[in-house]
Amino acid sequence: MVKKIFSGVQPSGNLHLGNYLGAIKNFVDLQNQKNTECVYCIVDLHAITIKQEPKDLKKNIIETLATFVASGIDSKKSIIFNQSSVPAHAEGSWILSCVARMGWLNRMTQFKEKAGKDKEKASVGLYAYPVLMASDILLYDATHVPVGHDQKQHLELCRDIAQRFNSDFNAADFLKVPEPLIQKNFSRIMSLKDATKKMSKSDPSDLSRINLTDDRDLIISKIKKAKTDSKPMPSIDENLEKRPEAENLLGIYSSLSNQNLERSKKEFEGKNFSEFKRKLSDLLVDKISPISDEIKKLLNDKKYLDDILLEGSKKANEIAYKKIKEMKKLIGF
Ligand code: AQP
Repeated sequence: MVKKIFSGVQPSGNLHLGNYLGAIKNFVDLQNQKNTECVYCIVDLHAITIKQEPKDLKKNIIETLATFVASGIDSKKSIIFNQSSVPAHAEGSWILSCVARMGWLNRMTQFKEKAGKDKEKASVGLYAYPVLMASDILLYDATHVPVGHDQKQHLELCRDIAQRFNSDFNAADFLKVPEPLIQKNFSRIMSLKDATKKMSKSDPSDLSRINLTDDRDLIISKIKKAKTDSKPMPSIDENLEKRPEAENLLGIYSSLSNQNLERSKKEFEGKNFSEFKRKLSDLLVDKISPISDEIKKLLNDKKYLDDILLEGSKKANEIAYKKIKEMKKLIGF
């Protein structure tokens, strides 16, 4: 059976190490597996659920694309496009919002977190965000969706919406019910300033994250300033629950060096943090600098990047248009 993968990243700012280790690195691995077709979307319609400056949005779409390509997503193997260039996503979202129930959306924790205390001021789009995500996935008959832990609830909603549509319109198996692909290890990279919060584009402190465009000196200085506790590096059998900073930094080291946490703990057992931080900075510079150099190079060739989006949109439109047409026929339009 062919595995059909769909996933997306919001062009809402500089992509960071969390986006890379939690999503993009995995996108590249999936693309290189046999019998797998991948569709990777720059979800610009999702990004505007929170106010974006038009000129920044345009720049962020191109930078997200450059980051995809610099990290190894190959437009010859995967479809890469931006969501707003395929009208079927918004159309499907409206249809599915008439299938989804208010009660289902009211349970979504991400809306509660992102809307904060003043829900009345949140956009309707932020509330309906998971329905648009369902439309994205279902238009491509995706069988598997790589998501972070934070998106698991939205994927469950997508499964409910697909099943409800199929049953309401008497069309068994028309919308494919997708499975989540959740990375087992290091799926949540935390802030360098507060390891109880996830590393995020929208964190006001740039010191909280490693951006994929950071240069060598900036990476070294951010790791030097990363929060730690005053104890030496943990021993191999130490439980890290009460040492979130140590756990996060060791997790980043393990993920980048493709080794398990136990091995990393053994490597640094009893040493002091400054020695570990030096090694971690070296590894980060080693892995991130080639990506950031490539991003800079790609951004100087706008035509090349525009052509990738154009070609990707064409392929995506073909697939999505066909599905939405069938969907509309089932509804009675
Ligand atoms: N800290 C993280 N650790 C692991 N994975 C992460 N992802 C994001 N942050 C981390 C994963 O990256 C993919 C794309 O995310 P997104 O840009 O669409 O939205 P997000 O999850 O809301 O990312 P941010 O950085 O937190 O953006 P803002 O601040 O704009 O909301 C997803 O698969 C996500 O799980």
